[in-house]
Amino acid sequence: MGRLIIVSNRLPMSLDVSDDGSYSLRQNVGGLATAIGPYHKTHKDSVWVGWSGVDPGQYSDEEIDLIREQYESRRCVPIFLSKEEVDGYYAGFSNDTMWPLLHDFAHEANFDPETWRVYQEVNEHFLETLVPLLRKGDKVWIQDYHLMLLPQMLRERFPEASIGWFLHVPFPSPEIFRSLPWSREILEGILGADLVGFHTVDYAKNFEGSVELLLDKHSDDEGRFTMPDGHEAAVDAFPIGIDYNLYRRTSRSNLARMMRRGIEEAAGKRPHSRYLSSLTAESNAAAEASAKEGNWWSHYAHEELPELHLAKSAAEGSPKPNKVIVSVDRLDYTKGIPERLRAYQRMLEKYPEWAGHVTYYLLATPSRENVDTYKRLKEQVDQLVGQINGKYSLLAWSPIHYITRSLPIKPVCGIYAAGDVALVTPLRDGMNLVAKEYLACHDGRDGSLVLSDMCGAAAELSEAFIVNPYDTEAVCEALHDALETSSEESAKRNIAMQARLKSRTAATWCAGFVSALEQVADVSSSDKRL
Ligand code: ADQ
Repeated sequence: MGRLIIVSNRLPMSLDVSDDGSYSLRQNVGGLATAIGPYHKTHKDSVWVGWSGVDPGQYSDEEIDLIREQYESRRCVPIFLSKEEVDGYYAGFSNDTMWPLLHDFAHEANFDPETWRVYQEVNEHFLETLVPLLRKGDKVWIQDYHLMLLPQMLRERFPEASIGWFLHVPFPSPEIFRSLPWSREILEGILGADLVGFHTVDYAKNFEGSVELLLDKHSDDEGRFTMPDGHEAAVDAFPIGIDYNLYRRTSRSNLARMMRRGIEEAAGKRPHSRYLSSLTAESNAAAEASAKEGNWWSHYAHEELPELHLAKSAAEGSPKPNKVIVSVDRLDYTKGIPERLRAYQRMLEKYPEWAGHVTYYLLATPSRENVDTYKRLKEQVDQLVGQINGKYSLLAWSPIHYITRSLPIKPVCGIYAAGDVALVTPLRDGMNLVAKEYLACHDGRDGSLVLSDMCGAAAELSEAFIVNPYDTEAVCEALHDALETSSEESAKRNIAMQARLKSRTAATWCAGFVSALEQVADVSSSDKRL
């Protein structure tokens, strides 16, 4: 059995430089690091190759050697990219061309020959790092849209290599994909692999359709393309899972419990904190006192400032139980955050009885801030949150708690656990791990998932409240229904989904892809090794 060489844009660890100038490595969070990280840790001969995130222009040669040693001690091989390379390959072609195109946002895609040139160069840079590393019998598993040319580049150098490539995001329809001026080169690049993997059968079909349309090649009954050099490329679906027990366990940690408790208090699900009750008591007392005294503003206070009444009714118990809605995203236009906010606003407008009784915890951490589209999105979300809070806030209640900091896993699990409803409504998403993590944090409990039908997870989580994220009215209604669902009903829906998530984990996904790669590489050539 050969080693597994994992190749991804970023390594699973980032460099920390402490005040005394010493270096250490910090484990990255996120889907890829969590899914493949445990395999890398337990398979002592596996090697992970990727960009270090370190700008070599900022360090001396000796310092770069020390950084390299740190990584190598964890079986990671760092690639150092200059600022120009990062701008062209990562911020440019990967994030500003391929990301929008693959998510059906062709109108946002920037087709720039200069970033395409740098993208090709950086894929070659990865190739040159891999060449001296590879040994006979190794399997190479390349990740994602940053490295779509690498499989064929590697195939040309090592015709007998076993190469897998997996896409973590959707693959669009052939009609959208063909708008890319370099679509043929990209398809040929990917088809250098023995095994091409996607999250869903639909994405795999879109890829096959694009190959047929643009390369005039047809797959056999088993979904294999025979390439001019004789090697076969198989195409299949491998839906990624989560480390279910990790999320379940973490949601029960002390920090997550504290977070959940804090949110429940702030949302009025538990006895109000001192601040909130004193505010409520003070406002009601002031209104009553002034009414007794016949002050001119007492009428105004009672009749026209509904917050005073609501504060009172919340304190005394009201017809609506208090509820919490949660969402956790990178601030990305594919995640549908403005659309979701409009649906929430619509619900507050259509069902005013929720005012004062439902609080939306919106965790949306800015990402890719050097790309203009992302800057504009941040402004749009800031504005919408301000507008909704401004319009609907009462004296002691705001409809949205907006958090833009990046939080570690424990507080994130606390947020999930506090959510009576999770609102997961991407406009397009390869899989979406957040929906799965939310359900793991509600193991053995109620909690309702409102889920977009535009993400890979919808195929597996059919018991959720499935919605079209573009349909404001439908999301508003699903949200209302989810908030109204009985504990028994939501627990029943969850059990079926949780059972699936428990059996299809990140570890089984990883092992499944690696074993499929071994099989297809064997079939493709009975003695196919470096
Ligand atoms: P992402 O687009 O990053 O991943 P997602 O699948 O939701 O999207 O995974 C995000 C991960 O980061 C989750 O583990 C989540 O807990 C965490 N996260 C997100 N926002 C956070 C925040 N604000 N603070 C802290 N943690 C946060 C890509 C594809 C997905 C695919 C994965 C895995 O876009 O479709 O599911 O890869 O293949």
